Amino acid sequence: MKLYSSQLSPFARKVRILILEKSLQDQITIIDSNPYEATDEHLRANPLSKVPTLVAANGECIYDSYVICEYLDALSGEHLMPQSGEERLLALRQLALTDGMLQQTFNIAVELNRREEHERSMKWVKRWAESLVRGVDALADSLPGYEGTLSLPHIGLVCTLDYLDLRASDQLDWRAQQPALKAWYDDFGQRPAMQQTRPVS
Ligand SMILES: N[C@@H](CCC(=O)N[C@@H](CS)C(=O)NCC(=O)O)C(=O)O
Repeated sequence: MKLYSSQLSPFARKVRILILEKSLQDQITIIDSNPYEATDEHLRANPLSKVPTLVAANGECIYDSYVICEYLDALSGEHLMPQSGEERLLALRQLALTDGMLQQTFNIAVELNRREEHERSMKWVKRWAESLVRGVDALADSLPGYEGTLSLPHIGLVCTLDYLDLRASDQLDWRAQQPALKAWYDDFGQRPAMQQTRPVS
């Protein structure tokens, strides 16, 4: 299998952590790809020109990050995504919040770093930043749902908090806002797969 990925993409990082946690490294070649200068091969695999994109062993092309994680999770070992019932609904809700926060943070980064200054809309940046502040409170409220063994939502939460540090530290200070989140992160973020994939700009 091939995974189109980039070092700073939090969506790709979720997949890279899952690969490490499930010891799938030998089955997947990770190809560093800049989605803004994607190769023809990458574009054939994903017309949206995004990372992550997985090309499975049978040639099937799979995106986006959640679908890739579900696909890889089903390949072997203990499931990291609950398969049914209340547990699955809770996990889907947790992922909806963290993926949504990743998207809002990504939007801020694009607005501030990829647009010409005269094209930027600080009104939109403010709107996204406000939703992140509310999101941090909601994450803290949802912490009881993160007790227990590793699951896909745990991976999503670590990626989200690190991405807030990387791209939204001028907008909010999630550690000061919710010290309980910091305590969770300081513990869970120690896992080798989280450390090995931590983004460095
Ligand atoms: N919902 C997608 C989001 C993926 C995404 O937006 N990736 C960014 C990098 S962090 C990207 O490839 N952006 C390129 C673009 O939007 O043109 C997922 O979960 O995989």
